Amino acid sequence: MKYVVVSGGVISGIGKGVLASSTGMLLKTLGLKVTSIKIDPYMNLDAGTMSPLEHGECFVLNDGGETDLDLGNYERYLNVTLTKDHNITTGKIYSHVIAKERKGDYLGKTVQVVPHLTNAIQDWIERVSKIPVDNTGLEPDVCIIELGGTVGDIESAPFVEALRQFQFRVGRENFALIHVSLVPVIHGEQKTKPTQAAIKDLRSLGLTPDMIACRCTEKLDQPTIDKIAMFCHVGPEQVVNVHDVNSTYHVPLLLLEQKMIHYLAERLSISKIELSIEDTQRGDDLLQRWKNLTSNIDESLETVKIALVGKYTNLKDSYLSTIKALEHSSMRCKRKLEIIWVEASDLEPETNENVENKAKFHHAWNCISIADGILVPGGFGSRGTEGMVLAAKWARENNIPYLGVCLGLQIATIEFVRNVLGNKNGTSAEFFPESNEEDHVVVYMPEIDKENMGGTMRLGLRPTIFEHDTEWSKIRKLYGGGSQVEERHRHRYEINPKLIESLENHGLKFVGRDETGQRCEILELENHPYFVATQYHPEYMSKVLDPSTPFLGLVAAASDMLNEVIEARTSETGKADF
Ligand SMILES: *[C@@H]1O[C@H](CO)[C@@H](O)[C@H](O)[C@H]1NC(C)=O
Ligand SMILES: *[C@@H]1O[C@H](CO)[C@@H](O)[C@H](O)[C@H]1NC(C)=O
Ligand SMILES: *[C@@H]1O[C@H](CO)[C@@H](O)[C@H](O)[C@H]1NC(C)=O
Ligand SMILES: *[C@@H]1O[C@H](CO)[C@@H](O)[C@H](O)[C@H]1NC(C)=O
Ligand SMILES: CC(=O)N[C@H]1CO[C@H](CO)[C@@H](O)[C@@H]1O
Repeated sequence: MKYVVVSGGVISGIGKGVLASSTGMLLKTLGLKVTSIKIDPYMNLDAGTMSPLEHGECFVLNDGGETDLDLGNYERYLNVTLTKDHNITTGKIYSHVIAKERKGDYLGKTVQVVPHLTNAIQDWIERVSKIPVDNTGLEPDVCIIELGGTVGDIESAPFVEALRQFQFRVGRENFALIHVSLVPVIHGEQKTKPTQAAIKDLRSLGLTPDMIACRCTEKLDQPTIDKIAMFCHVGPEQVVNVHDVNSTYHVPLLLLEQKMIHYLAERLSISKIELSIEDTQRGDDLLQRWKNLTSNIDESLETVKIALVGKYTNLKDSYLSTIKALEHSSMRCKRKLEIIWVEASDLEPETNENVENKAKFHHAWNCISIADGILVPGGFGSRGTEGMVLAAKWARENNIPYLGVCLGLQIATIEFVRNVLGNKNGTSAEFFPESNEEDHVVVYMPEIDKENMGGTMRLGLRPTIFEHDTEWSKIRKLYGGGSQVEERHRHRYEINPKLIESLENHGLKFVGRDETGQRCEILELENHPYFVATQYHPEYMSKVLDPSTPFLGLVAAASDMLNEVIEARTSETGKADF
């Protein structure tokens, strides 16, 4: 097993994750099987209970693990399926060590950060890196380890020490380190001092950089590269230039141009790993597909406008997977994506007539009216839901493509109950628990515990079965016409099963259900260009080269090419086109 550690210096948030996943992607193009581990130096045990306001999105894995959004990044770039063990936080490692101490595993010795905690970290990395992550079911060849935060922080110290020891445990030819640094441009001059200082810090902790990836707004000049090489005691070929490019999907090609992967392959003696012809071919094919994709981006001229009607719209990180799924889909459709952020509560007619509210109201409705497609993503709580209901009504009545995800499905159903079935009091037990029970369109799932927050949701990968008379369904055709699909869930509420019959009689069809046949998983409106909603979260499974199906459907319908995509997806030969 080869380990590539990606650490960061100077400041955080300069794209370490993108660099790490791009490096992994490039190693895959050599035909290798690549996995990844994310280390987060914070105390939280899981991301499920962390506020999206502070932390960005909570990402859900197949096994139901709720993790940091970076694992999503690896799944999307590397086309792998990770488990909840692929995330290591300080809290998890400590509780693991404490549990061992309680069991008496340390034989009453004094338990210390070094060696007990650092050993636990190393054991964990070794164990988790061997978990198969793709459909071959084989142990991966390379593991990318992203160390969160910046080297030198108090928080990351035990991890840095563990990695220092780890390079000796696994041997030099199996361990490489990429340090991501920042080169600011001040008065037109590229400054290398921060990088020099960051490398000095790194070396003082016993780690040696094999590559220094320099983030910069512009291309590094040769003298800058030479200077960094000289002062940081590396060769110029070890200094990689990662300047701003017009999309993060261009980063792998930028690294490829600089022969970064050749250096890494040599350093890690990759040539000693035996690869079959199929492996190499798969790698070449992957590279070609990636190149095609980036040229799709550069050639996209027409724009597709998607209105995202949500709640934290000023905190866009909390919708990261949703945005990525839209990006993947637009790249496939060769459209330039324009996301129009609509704060749902602004769509609600204000009782209070102040000028600022009026302006927001008009602005929000203007956004809705120019959108080619409307998306209501998942979310919790009741604020803004009336606005979302109005947006769903607009989409239904004006034949605008609509995708509802989780809460978006419940919203679409409430709207339908109110305006088609005629029960104006229809609502959700989540928004108004004290309301009349007959009016509950959305109810609490009986098997879930109401008292305890966190870890009590319907979580992870579950099958959805298509109903037998749904051959007409656009979403089913988009999925390839099979009889079932598997997607990831994260919810506590569901559509009231008592309403199924009257909803279906009026044209809102429950085309996909869970194994019991009771719980609604996918609904679709007949006689509408594209009105689809899913109880699950399809965005979590979207991959750069394999966009999520419901999202692809939305973008295709909004770009007037739904029929073309459906044709490609249901035919054997055309599948690769979309
Ligand atoms: C991604 O992996 C899945 C199985 O794990 C495979 O079926 C699919 O073809 C892969 N996609 C790409 C673009 O390689
Ligand atoms: C990439 O695009 C070229 C030209 O458009 C096409 O011939 C080729 O089949 C594509 N390759 C892959 C792997 O999709
Ligand atoms: C993106 O960058 C490439 C060169 O790296 C350029 O050819 C292309 O026109 C750019 N695309 C856009 C949309 O700016
Ligand atoms: C809605 O609720 C109000 C007040 O609770 C009630 O008067 C009215 O009859 C209800 N309407 C329907 C259609 O149930
Ligand atoms: C390695 C590790 O700490 N894995 C943890 C990831 O998060 C889940 C909870 O979401 C824990 O159960 C795992 O132990």
